[in-house]
Amino acid sequence: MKVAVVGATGLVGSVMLKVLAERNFPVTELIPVASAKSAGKEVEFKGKKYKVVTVDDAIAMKPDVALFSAGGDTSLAEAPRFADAGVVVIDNSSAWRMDPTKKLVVPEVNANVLTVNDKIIANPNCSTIQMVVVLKPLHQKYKIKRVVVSTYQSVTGTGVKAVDQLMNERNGIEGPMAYPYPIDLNVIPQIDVFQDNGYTKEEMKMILETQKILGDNSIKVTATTVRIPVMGGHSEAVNIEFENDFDLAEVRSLLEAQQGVIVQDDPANLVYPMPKDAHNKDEVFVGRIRRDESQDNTLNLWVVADNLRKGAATNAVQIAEYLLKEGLLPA
Ligand code: 2RA
Repeated sequence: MKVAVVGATGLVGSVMLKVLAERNFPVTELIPVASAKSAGKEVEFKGKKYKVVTVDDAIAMKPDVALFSAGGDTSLAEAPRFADAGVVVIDNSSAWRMDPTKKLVVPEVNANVLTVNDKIIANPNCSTIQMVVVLKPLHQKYKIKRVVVSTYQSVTGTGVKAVDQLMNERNGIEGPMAYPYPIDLNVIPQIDVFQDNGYTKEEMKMILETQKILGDNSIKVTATTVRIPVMGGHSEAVNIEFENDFDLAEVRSLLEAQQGVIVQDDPANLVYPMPKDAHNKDEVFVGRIRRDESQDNTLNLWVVADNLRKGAATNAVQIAEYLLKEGLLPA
């Protein structure tokens, strides 16, 4: 496979390169792509250095697959150009996610929606991905009525500028601000821009993308998304109300059986998921599994994942792996 990584010099792009190498995706030729400003820079892949090229050069090199993580505007402008040239695009931006003609895919949840005709495939938002992997088996068994989620999101979800802001503040250095407020020793209850309904765009992504991926618009979701001074991953407190009652032991076995999920739940020994442990891992970790005693048929969970991995790069590579395995890539 000739694989282009568009946005190869960014935080997610560099994790995409790592994940492609670690999972031994059959890359015969790597084409790292970035803006004209970064063209000529070098990136490393499996111990070899590769020169970063522009979008135009990359299209001329005719890759089989392009993994995009270069922001919504670049995706809107460039993904169709790749697709027209016969390249299958897996796009990590929000540009195509809610387009009814595009599939929004988390392989463990809904890979079955993919067909050979999908030329631009959307990778969901990081905070949505880790939640739906956990919701899937529970929805199948007990039918979800409503989800109330509060997130605790890593600065890596914003990008390099935010990581630098946190580190500069921690070291007492003045520098450019990614956020409107200090992030170290603080918590910012705003991720992305506010919408007319008072929710942020990140919150609306969690609501709408969850329904689209689970293929059920009757699931009600409400979200509060919050940035915290953490690096390793996103955490979520998820409250789920089901149509039907559940058995806690059965919930635990369903989650243990779910592909891509690791249950870390042993309160007696202080075992629960934390971003410092989820960092650099590809799985979604779930713990604090308990009944919500304030309401019938309702469950509380704590869900943690590395947002740059399962929340972005790993999920995109898993989509490519699925396409390859199922023969859905152009020959
Ligand atoms: C975040 N939603 O801000 C993101 C990145 N995709 O954490």
